[in-house]
Amino acid sequence: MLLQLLVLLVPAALGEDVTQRQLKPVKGVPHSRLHLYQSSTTDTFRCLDGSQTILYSQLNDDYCDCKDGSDEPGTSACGNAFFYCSNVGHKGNFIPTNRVNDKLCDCCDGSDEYDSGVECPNICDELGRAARIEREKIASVARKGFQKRQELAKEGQALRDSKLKDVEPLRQERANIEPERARLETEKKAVEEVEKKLQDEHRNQWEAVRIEKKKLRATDWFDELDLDKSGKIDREELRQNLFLDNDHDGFVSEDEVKSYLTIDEADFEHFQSSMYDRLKEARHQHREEMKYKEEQEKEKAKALENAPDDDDLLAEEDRHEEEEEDPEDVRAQEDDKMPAYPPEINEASEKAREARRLFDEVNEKVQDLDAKIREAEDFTNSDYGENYEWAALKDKCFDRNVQQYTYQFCPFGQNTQKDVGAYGGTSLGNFKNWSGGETNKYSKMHFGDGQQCWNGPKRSTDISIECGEENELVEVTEPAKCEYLFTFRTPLACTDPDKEIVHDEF
Ligand code: MAN
Repeated sequence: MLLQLLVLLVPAALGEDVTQRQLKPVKGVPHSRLHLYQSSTTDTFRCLDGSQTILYSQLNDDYCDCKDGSDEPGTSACGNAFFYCSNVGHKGNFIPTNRVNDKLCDCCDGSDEYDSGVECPNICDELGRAARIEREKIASVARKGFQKRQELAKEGQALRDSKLKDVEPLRQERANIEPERARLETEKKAVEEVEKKLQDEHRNQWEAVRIEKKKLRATDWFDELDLDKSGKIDREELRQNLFLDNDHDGFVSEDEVKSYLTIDEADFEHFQSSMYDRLKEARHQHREEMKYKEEQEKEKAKALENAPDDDDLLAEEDRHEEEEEDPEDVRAQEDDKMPAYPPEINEASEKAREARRLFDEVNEKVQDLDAKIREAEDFTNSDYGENYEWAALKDKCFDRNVQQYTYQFCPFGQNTQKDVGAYGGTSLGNFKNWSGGETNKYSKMHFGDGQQCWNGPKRSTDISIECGEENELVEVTEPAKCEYLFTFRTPLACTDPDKEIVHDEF
């Protein structure tokens, strides 16, 4: 507010040439603005906002006449203007006129309390000295930082030049290799096709044989199951097969065969298409169960350490009989095994393998070149500052521990938050853009699209960049849930302090 008002009041008058006139001092007005208060020939003063004209003698008469308070810069009568303390030895300063003679010392030279009875000591020399020391310290950091920044800019430019220089030969090399890569790819595809065709033929031939063999096995089993040789299997016949005794009561019930034979009786076609596989599975299942039971019993017997009696021996024998591999299963396993490829297919496979190897070799080279070209292009297309000095921070990261977390700032990569000592962590966003605005673009960075916050936005980080002698992450806060603010100091943000102009007075 104070600044806004000053900006509004000051520029209008700056153009006027007042140096020739002898300027009379006016309380509360700096020298640079005195010309606005000099009496005209008519002995009147026009309020600075032009709202009215008053007698010159009404200036600083402790009575407010002008709406903008411009007639009372040295008293508190208006309260809405500004009193200038010259603060010789330190920095001139404006204070609101409502603080004039309010019994509180605002100006370091004590000039604001000229009529309140309060004695304000002049401490401007002391403050000025301290301020100068502080300014010198800051300037010294800036000077050293600026020096480093110039060196980094040289490095950055050299890096960019080398990337630019390297990229052309890489493109050239890639262009030279490409025809060879394309030729090897065509060749590879051709031999792979031959290999596949031969393998498919082999597989199809075997598949036809396999189906035929399966049919034969089904025929044999059908004949076995068809006890009355009627050419059909009915439920009674099925019930003679103990492996269908699901509830293990030693007897196959009507219900136990019902799901296998859903019609009255099955001819071979029906048996083959709807029953064979399921019956085979049921028989296999049954055998597995028997094996398991037997093992359990053996363990039990071992535990008791009793010699088996006759009954046990008998039972053992039965089981041994049952334990023998089901010949049907053995046949099926053999029939389902595809015969090895003949030599001509193996030769085709060998050719395809070799063609693949040759292609992969060249293709890897191309991919490697592409990655290098992409990296160089990314580098030259990225914004590393006017002189490429920020490139010095590419691929670097800076840590800071705050409470239970280690925060990591990776300038052109990804920021993270992790428990101290832990591996990995939570993404606080990837570098998106410089966000310092038009006047100081490189003073801020924005990182977005981090890990989703529970019940909140995706995590993001804003980086405030300050001048410092070394690169250092100096502060981390979380002003809003999952929105982080890092303060980073770096020589790259230092400007030449000897070129900066210090404005002490308007
Ligand atoms: C984690 C951290 C915090 C964040 C919460 C939000 O605990 O990432 O910084 O505020 O999640 O749930």
